[in-house]
Amino acid sequence: MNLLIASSAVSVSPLSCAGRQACRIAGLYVVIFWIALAVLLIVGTFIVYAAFRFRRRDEREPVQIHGNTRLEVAWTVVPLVIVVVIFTLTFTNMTFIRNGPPPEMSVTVVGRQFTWEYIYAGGKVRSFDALRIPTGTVVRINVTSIDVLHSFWVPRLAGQVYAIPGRTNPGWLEADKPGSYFGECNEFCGLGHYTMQATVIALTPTDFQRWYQAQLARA
Ligand SMILES: [Cu+2]
Repeated sequence: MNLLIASSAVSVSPLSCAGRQACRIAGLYVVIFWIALAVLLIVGTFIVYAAFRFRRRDEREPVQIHGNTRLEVAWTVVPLVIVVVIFTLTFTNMTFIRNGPPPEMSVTVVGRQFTWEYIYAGGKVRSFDALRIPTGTVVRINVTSIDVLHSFWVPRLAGQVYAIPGRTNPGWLEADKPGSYFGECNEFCGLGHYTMQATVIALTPTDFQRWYQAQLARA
């Protein structure tokens, strides 16, 4: 188990997503990335081509052309189509990414300089070392802070949620497979900011129940 945690803790790339929310975000990112790359390559090629093809060779004034309707329509319509596609993709995924499916359990996540505290529903079970969640379960997180701004971010599982003093921001997590998922406070919050890790340990539902009941008994 420790070996499993050690080897899986290495990856923090949102692209190697391990839960529905992160995968939805990664899916959007990949589509937009390829569109942007295509635009970069096409525009870049034209710029380089034009720089060489039409560079100044002598003192003669080149032919002066005023406008080209077909070209202008094209470079207005193509970006418009791209923007509409990106807007539609984002808009139709936004609600799911933000709110997710109905939560099956909830945890309050409290940021403080320089650690996270996880308070499970009912308030009897708290933990500081890691947020433990059962796999395949939609976990609502209510994120807040008791001192300064922090941001709760576990890239392989979900987008970041700001931890703001006096306010509770909702978010949600879901892990497909058991493992340890590394996260960090993503808002500079003081000298100890770099130490403010946010580890999520996903356990099978049975293991989670065992852990939870043990904590409950201790409490
Ligand atoms: Cu912080």
